[in-house]
Amino acid sequence: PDVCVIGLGYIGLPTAAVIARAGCPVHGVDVAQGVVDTINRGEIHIEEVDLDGLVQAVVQRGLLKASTEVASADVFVIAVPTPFAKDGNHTPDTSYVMAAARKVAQVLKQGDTVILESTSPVGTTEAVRDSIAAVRPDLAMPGIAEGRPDISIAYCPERVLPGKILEELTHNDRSIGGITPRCARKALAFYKRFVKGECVTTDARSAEMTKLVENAFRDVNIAFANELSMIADRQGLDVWEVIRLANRHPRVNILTPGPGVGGHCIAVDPWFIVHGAPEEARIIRQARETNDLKMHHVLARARALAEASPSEKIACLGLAFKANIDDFRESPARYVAASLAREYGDRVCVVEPYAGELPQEFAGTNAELVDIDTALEECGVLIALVDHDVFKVIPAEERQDRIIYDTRGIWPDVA
Ligand code: SAJ
Repeated sequence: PDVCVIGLGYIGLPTAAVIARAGCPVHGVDVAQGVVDTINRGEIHIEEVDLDGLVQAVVQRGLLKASTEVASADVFVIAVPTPFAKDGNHTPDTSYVMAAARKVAQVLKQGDTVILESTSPVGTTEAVRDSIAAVRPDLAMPGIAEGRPDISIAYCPERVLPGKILEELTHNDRSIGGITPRCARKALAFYKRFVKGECVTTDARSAEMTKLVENAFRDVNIAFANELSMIADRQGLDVWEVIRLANRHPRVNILTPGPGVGGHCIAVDPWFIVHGAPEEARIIRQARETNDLKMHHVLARARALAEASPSEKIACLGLAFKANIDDFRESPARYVAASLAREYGDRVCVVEPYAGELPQEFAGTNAELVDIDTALEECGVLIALVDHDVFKVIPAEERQDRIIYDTRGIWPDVA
């Protein structure tokens, strides 16, 4: 089939490339002309392992072309962002999804399939169907029309991990949620072309909730670990030792505390559940608040160390939202380092091997981006904020006689 992928970001572009690799001609759509031009040159605008080579190959073979306009196709995949509305209440903003649906509606023909991949609150896929129906009253819609509908509509969330997107796009199992069972079967046939993992069919609302639940589950579990770390700080305990011991229980598996939860999924999606069921979603809401609180707890502890040693320079190790990636968006490490930079200026050195320069909020702070050797030579206070491999391998001798705050548990000899 001819495929049109709307939204060429962290999910849309790798998805478009993998579908093209499977031999389907893909028309990619993005609102940003710069993104479109980059892709048409066979280049990429995001960082992801092996994506550059794949995009170059499928563009060269003529299987992937990008433009700013939706074009006629047999299958449409919508992968646009679903951010929060700007009301400060963590309300999901599905306006990009609905705008994409209306664009798709204009070119739909009988027999086409529309698939939503964007993380969305429960009910969004039905809302997509309704907004298509409003533009195209001539088409029979699934779940509304009697008999065989003209269009199939399904919700199929991705569950790929940044840094392993291409591998996980192919090998992860997928939930395929149809508005009707027939819609699910149509979408299933499509995903079978490029997914090696198992594809499990369900209804659209269950698939929407499944995606949110997966990330909320992880958030709740990280919150448990982060709460433990704050309890341990109050009681003067080594949280790493407690977790190591507790995890020897055959049915206990506590995750790793850190400076808070970053990224654009786990810190966002649980709020979509809370928004849909505010009375009931208590643990899920509390987990979000606990993980945010942890970031402020880390900042307060780091500040106390800085105040206690006013003549020492402070090294902040890491800006990324997690280990071994160059993604600094929504990163608690970045927030903590930038806050320290604003308060302590040229006493602050930032080490981030994945950054060429400091992000804009460091402008005017006099903090410096340095390499790890410089930081070890100059700084008496080390604050480990990201568990990059390059930090883990710093031997104990090179860290000795420093004041150390290891927020990630990367150095087993440090409590
Ligand atoms: N983190 C901890 N402690 C841990 C694990 C993670 O502090 O023990 C922190 C990380 O440092 C990071 C944040 O949590 O700041 C999230 O990292 P992550 O590796 O857990 O997840 P993401 O955001 O990179 O990707 C998640 C994945 N979801 C799950 O594992 C349930 C991924 O499979 C999803 O596809 C992705 O969200 C998404 O797009 O929704």
